[in-house]
Amino acid sequence: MSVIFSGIQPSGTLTLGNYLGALKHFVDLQEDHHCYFCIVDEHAITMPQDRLKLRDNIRSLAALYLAVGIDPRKSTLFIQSEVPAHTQLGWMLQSISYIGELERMTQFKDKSQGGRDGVSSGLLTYPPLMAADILLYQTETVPVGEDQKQHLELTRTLAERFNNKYNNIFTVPEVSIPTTGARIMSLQKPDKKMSKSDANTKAFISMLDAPDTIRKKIRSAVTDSEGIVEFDPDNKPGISNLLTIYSVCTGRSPEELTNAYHGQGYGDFKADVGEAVVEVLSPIQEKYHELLHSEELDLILDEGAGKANVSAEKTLKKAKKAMGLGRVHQKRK
Ligand code: ATP
Ligand code: LTN
Repeated sequence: MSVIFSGIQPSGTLTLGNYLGALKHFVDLQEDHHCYFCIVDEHAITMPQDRLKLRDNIRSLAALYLAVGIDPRKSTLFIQSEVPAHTQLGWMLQSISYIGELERMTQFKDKSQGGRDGVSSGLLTYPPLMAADILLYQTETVPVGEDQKQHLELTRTLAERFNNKYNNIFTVPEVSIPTTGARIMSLQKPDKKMSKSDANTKAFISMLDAPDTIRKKIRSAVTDSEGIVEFDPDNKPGISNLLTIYSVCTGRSPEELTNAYHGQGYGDFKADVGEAVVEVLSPIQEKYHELLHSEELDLILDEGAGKANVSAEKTLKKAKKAMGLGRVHQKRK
């Protein structure tokens, strides 16, 4: 069975974009792969976080992973900061990363737009920590949304650099990006990706939004004045985004949907997209509320951290030895 690893930041309540681009696919993968799913809290602190909110977001994300169908008997679910090997290997990989290649990362450029002072240096050194997350488990495939492709390329570069320079320790991972739904766009600015940290809450659908809020947000999604339901991301980004959402939620192809709404304007179309999203999210929300304050959730995370620590420590030990860190014990004479 091949090894899969993916991580999500507990930096707010997950959006429909996170679900359609990432989480939804994790559930299918666990059937025939050895999966690790991580709550990457050490990545979240590269942006300012309120400590109590961060705590809540970590627990909430764990409950969401389980509510969508991650099964702890099949997958290892754990919190990054409960497995110290991540930051240890992260530091080692940081020392073989070049400032130039880190500064070229789009996520760093986007999130550090406010200037250099007051921007955490962790935002710059984020990719070697992400590479450590992945490489510690000898991961073969990393399922992510489109925005993470560049980070994955750097992870491959760092793995190869380490393997060539020191010893062949790491599996070089492949990225897996879904064919539809890999980049769900903002409902208010459809040329930007839907992001849970968007200041405008109308721009995203949270996985925990009430049904009426979901319907309202879809109804007020920015589209165009043509009144033709057509899939054309360059010229009609708003309508194309709603078509993608509708298609991934129902399994119907964008072509089939375009034909079904031919000559009908946007009113009915938007109402039906809203219903499709409500139908997908409602059962998830129900399970989420059952799990959130349960002791079961803590037991699952304890067990996950235990299993992850065992695998991660094995790789860390090899990597430290390869780099010449620490010492070799002398045999007694
Ligand atoms: P933020 O929006 O706070 O910067 P994020 O949502 O981009 O965070 P994560 O929560 O860590 O970051 O992302 C988790 C997974 O969801 C990743 O695989 C990412 O590629 C995917 N993802 C994030 N946003 C979208 C989107 N709009 N469409 C599709 N997939 C997405
Ligand atoms: N960088 C990712 C989150 C992330 C991740 C990972 C994803 C951290 N470590 C390892 C896959 C594998 C993001 O911002 N979405």
